[in-house]
Amino acid sequence: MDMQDKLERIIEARMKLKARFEEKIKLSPSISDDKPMGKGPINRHGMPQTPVGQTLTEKWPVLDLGYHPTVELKNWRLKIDGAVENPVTLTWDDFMATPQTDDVSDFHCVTTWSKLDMPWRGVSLLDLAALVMPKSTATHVMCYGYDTYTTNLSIEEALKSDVLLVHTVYGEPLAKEHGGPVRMITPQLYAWKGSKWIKRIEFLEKNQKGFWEERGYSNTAYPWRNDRYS
Ligand SMILES: Nc1nc2c(c(=O)[nH]1)N[C@H]1C(S)=C(S)[C@@H](COP(=O)(O)O)O[C@H]1N2
Ligand SMILES: [Mo]
Repeated sequence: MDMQDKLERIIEARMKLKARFEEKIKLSPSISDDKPMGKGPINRHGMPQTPVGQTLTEKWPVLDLGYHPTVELKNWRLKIDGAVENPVTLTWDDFMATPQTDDVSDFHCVTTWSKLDMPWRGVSLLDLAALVMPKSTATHVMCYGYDTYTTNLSIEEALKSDVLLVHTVYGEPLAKEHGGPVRMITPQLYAWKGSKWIKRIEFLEKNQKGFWEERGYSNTAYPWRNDRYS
């Protein structure tokens, strides 16, 4: 398939997905809440800049399970499977040949720090979903990291346009301690929903808990509802 065909296919699939999830996305808290909890100016997705209970930081702390896997680009794979029409396994070159997205977004850690205005580059999960086409029965995704981490999110959160699989931040390759070569980011949810060292995204037909969710963290993780633990 040539690049033009590929792009057209992605656009068509994206439009279909957008239509399918538009209503659900509109009902999601960061769009539908009339009294979101937080302070400061209204941010790019219409919420107070600093969610309730968060403190702004300039530094970027490292938070994970303590094991930083080394994944060489030649061995790197991203598998996208489960309840989808066309499961794929992407190599690094395939991933970099997928349309790239630049976005600036905020990072909210459940341990109460937030870091604003981070400039990212990567591939949107929406574009990857357009490639595999989730079945109409898909409701959630489970993300898997090379360090054995897992985390789940609903499909309407996962397909928001600022959910990216990023390889670059501040114009530099994403450092290993922050999940390089590629991690996911979820700017409208607490950051534990974004797997560092991501290796697999599985579309699910029913919700399943990930690593922290099994241990009492929230399934939904909405920063402007102070939705930290379940
Ligand atoms: N693979 C993996 N992803 C992960 C984690 C982890 O332990 N393993 N920790 C999560 C948590 S709790 C947070 S707050 C962010 C931290 O990202 P950072 O270390 O780049 O700040 O990554 C999330 N993603
Ligand atoms: Mo976290």
